Amino acid sequence: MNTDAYLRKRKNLVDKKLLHLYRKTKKSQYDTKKLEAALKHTLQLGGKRLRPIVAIAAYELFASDLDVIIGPAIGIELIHTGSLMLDDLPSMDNASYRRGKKTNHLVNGESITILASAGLWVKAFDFLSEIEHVNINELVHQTALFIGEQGLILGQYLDLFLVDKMTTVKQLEKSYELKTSVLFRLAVHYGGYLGGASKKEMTALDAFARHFGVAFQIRDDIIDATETLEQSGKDAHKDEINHKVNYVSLLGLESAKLELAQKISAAKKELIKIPKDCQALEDIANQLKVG
Ligand code: GRG
Repeated sequence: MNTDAYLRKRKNLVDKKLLHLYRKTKKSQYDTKKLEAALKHTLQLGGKRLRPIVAIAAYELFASDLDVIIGPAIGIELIHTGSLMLDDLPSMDNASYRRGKKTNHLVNGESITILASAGLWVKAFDFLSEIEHVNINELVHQTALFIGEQGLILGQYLDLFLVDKMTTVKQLEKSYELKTSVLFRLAVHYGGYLGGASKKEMTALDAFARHFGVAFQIRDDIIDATETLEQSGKDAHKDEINHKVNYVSLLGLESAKLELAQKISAAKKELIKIPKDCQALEDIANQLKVG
């Protein structure tokens, strides 16, 4: 199968599951229409679904029963989407557009968006609880570690309060690992653990995801600086407007592109250490390239 077809098939699987997620099955005694609307809004606008796809591709290096990985993979998309809903709030990035449409808080209000965001991360843990046959303690622990105050939450804290004091690529890279690589690391962790990767393979997957996440964030910086709202589906030049330091503002566009190419190549080098057919993950990494 070529990679485009592979990715489309996995994305369709994820989209299908997400579409059914908040379908009402029984009538509530309360009028919860507003909460339901906020839970669905950002989730059902689409998105590339890259984190669940990476989780599935990592899993498929070692195993083939997709029923095992789909729940945890969906869970990562819920955490990711919930984090975007928070990031878009006026007190954070103050964004008006996400995935081509008005942001959740502009449609449903701030307080409901915060509640819905929390609802999505909690649902992710519910998906983990459905896993059978393996000890899920490890996965619950890793999830809390990657998204907690030493992971995603710390990354966002740095982004909001400390990024402007960063003057070196090394500092910025570390903060990107926290705000962006962590969810890709969680994705390959789910895939590797549930698929049955060896310790060595897990280490290589983790390093792949670390580099991949930084590359992904540099690409996001480049998109922010160069694309319009119509092209990217989100507010353009947001970092410039918010006076935020990023790879483009620190290094200039051309050097940021070089850093991106280096990170993609570092990510792919890790895959060589895994004695499996890593074509899908390699192609996913190649798709981060910009002209
Ligand atoms: C959820 C516990 C918890 C905390 C949230 C707000 C926050 C803490 C973190 C936000 C971190 C953040 C916004 C990182 C940016 C990552 C990024 C480049 C997002 C864009 O991802 P895409 O391009 O978006 O994959 P789509 O829409 O395709 O899913």
